Amino acid sequence: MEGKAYEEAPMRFGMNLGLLLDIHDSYLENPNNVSDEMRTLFENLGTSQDGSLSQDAKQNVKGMLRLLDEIRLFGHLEADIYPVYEPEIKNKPSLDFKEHGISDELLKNVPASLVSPHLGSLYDNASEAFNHLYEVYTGPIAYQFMHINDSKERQWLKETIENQDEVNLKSDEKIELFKVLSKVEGFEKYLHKNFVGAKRFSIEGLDTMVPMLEHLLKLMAKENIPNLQIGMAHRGRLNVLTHILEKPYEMMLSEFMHTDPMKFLPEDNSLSLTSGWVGDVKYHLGGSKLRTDNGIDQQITLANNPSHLEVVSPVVQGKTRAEQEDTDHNGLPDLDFNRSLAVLVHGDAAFPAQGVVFESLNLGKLDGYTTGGSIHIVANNRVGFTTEEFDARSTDHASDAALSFNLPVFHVNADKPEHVLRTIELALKYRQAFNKDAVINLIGYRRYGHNEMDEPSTTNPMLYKEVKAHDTIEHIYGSQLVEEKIISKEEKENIIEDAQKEMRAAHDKIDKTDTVIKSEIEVPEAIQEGLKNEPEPEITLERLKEINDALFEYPEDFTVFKKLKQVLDRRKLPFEDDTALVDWAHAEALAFATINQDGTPIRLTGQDSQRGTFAHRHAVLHDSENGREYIPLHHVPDVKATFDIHNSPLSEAAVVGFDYGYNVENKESLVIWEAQYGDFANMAQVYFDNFMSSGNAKWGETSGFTLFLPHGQEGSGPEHSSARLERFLHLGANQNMTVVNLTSTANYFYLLRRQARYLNTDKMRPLVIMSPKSLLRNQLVSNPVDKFIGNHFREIIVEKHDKSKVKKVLLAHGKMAVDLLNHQKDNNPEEIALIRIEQLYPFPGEEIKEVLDSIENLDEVRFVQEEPKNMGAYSSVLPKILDILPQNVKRSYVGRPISSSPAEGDGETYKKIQQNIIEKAMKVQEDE
Ligand SMILES: Cc1ncc(C[n+]2csc(CCOP(=O)(O)OP(=O)(O)O)c2C)c(N)n1
Repeated sequence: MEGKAYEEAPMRFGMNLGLLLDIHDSYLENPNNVSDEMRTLFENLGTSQDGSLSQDAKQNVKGMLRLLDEIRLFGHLEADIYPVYEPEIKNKPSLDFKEHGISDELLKNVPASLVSPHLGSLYDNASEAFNHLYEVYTGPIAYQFMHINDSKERQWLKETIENQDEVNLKSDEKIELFKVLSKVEGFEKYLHKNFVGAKRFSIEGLDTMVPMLEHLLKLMAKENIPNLQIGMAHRGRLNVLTHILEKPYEMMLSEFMHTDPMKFLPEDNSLSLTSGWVGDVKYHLGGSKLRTDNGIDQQITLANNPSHLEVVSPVVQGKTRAEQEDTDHNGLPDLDFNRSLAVLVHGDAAFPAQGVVFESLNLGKLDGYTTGGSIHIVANNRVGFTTEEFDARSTDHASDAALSFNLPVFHVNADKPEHVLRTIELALKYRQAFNKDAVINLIGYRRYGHNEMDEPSTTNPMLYKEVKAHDTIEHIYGSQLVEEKIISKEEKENIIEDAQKEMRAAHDKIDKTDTVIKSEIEVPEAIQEGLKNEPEPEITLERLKEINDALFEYPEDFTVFKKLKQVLDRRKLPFEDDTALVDWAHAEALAFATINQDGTPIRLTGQDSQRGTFAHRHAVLHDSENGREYIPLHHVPDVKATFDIHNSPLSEAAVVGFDYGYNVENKESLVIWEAQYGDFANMAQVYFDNFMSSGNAKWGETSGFTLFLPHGQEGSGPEHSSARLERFLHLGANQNMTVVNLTSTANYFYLLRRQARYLNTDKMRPLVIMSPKSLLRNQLVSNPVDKFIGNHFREIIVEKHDKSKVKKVLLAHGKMAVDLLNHQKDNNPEEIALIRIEQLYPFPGEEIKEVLDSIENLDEVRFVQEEPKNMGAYSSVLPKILDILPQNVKRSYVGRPISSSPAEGDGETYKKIQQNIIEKAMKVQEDE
């Protein structure tokens, strides 16, 4: 093995020494057997008397190979990447020649190509090549990529990194960069002086992040990438909004002054800023800007962001994926990674410590979630609030979590603006070459306390001794340009002063008296209006039959697993026999097909969702002979939109965030996330609280995001029984979402259709379905085909009753209602009527009231639920029931007592308790 092949051999030194000894054997046979470089090496190494390599020579070779590895592997531990407060890293490997037993003299006599073939043409000898590598790997940019398993990627990174020109911009580029930095710093300085103590989460110390993003836009334009999706937390956000999204200074200053910022919105419509009726603090607001200054149209979006650190990352990944997909045809979406790029900015304390980071990184290469690589920037100011690195993480670098995903990490000193630009170039190049994430650890400091009111010297005295003595970036870089004679000292000062003048001029335009402080907050009318349940004449028997025929006909060369085929074949029966029923999954498939035919794309993800946790869906069939996949919904006639379904990784938070983000960006798509069991959905609680339910009120952020959360007491214990219905109902306000617990497959069909119909309209809202488990196959829930025709969604279902005889009305939902129904089948006291409440929020009070009012002899309304009294729907709907309760009618609760656990652990105990509830609910006479 010689030359390039030798170079590409595994890097571990032992292997390479072995190879070298082999090559030496060939050399001994005949010096012409080996390459020129190897011959030169062997001539210089020295041999023993028997002709073999001397111990000294072996030591030199070993040392050389090891040092070569170690410079690449561990250079980052010695690199000049800390503007202040260099950390003490214990027991670092030495990168010194002498300690590796190498003589510099030998290296001078050995060709550079032996260090690395690509260095052969650049350097005269190995000594020079080693010095070059040392400078490359321990300079203001440091690299970690030797952990990457893929040899091609490693080789690409090695060659790209080691062959880069020296970092040195042209004079005009330097001046431009200095001007940007002066604006970045000037903006913060102006706010600091004029709005003393106001929270702004200054970028100072990491100012170079802004020119880095600016540079990225230029690079993206060269690659023809028209869309940038940014996710970032509080730190530096105002600066990114003003300088990257070009939100005018006037707007930003207006927000500090509580005057109307919208007056200063650019008239060319290039900037859009949504806002909810409740609003949010300025450093959480996002926006979207169309920029044209890089030669192509570039839409830049900064995602709205709650305080909860890191949770926005998967949301932005989902938004990016939505931008990359075409969904207006039958089949799977077309995906083009060049249509959008995600940049995710992380805090150095949050990145290693928040689990959602790991979950989101894990999405990077998955079919259903990849965006062809995000660029991560760890905005590393060395401290989180008051917590320093030694209390914040167990790793040397804040970015180390990325190593486990085989991602390269580029560390860069934030005080070296030109190197910072170089880093983003490399990150984008890598992303474009391998469609994987790249991570930049931008290392700087934080000029002030966590917010600008805090005095950091009280908690972090040693760090802040250094920070306070450290020059700001405009002076560091400005002075560099003066020294390089690119600008004069006076020009430097003028540029710095101009930034202040620009801010002053903007400030002067604002009328202080134009206040927007309100004493009351009004909810927009469009929001308050409910969804309509209109008949759907376009759903005909012929249409459903045609769909059904297509769903259950398979290609001749496709073998469906025998037992499954028998199950699926039963789904033909309802169209042949009036007594056969459409079960849950069948109703869902019919709904999906009609929704696709109407032109609405569908994306459904969740753990094992293709088959369905309860083996009910079977949306993707696997040929039992060869494993080939077949998606019946792709074979329905007249479909105009995609049907995409993925088994998700075993996460809840990141995947919910992702699909929520996907839906925010692609509002036309019916986007569904299904929990394995509803119980696990609380792993994603932050997305329900901070995005789904409140996003519209805070930010004007809307979606029709739909959740399927298997829910119901069935004796499976505390963790397989409850999707925490109560939490969704408590979040329900201002018509922010729809929450249902259904008991009819036709109703499920119409609900999905209603949800799809309202997508991308003012009335679009998230939908939470407490989906069934045992009810999936329950005959009482299944409906005949005629129930699916010309009907609509029903918020309540009232069982047949004789008004003149009824005395008691039971209100129940979901599985409890079905259990009552089941009991009624065999034992139907005429004094009792059952109302199944299908939609729990918005509460259908009017419809229920109408029924109650129509029963003359009504003496009691019983609310029956299977969840403990402090859970389920009871506490949310009680006030609403009281509102509609006819006079002199008693109200009672029948169900489990309050409990700190959602369900009993023993299955048999469950049955007993459930039976007691049913019997109690069905009692005509109260117990004495
Ligand atoms: C999930 C979560 N926990 C706690 C907080 C409170 N908090 C706000 S900022 C901050 C420190 C963040 O440090 P880092 O990630 O390094 O970002 P920096 O503020 O230094 O830029 C903390 C703990 C939060 N916002 N979110």
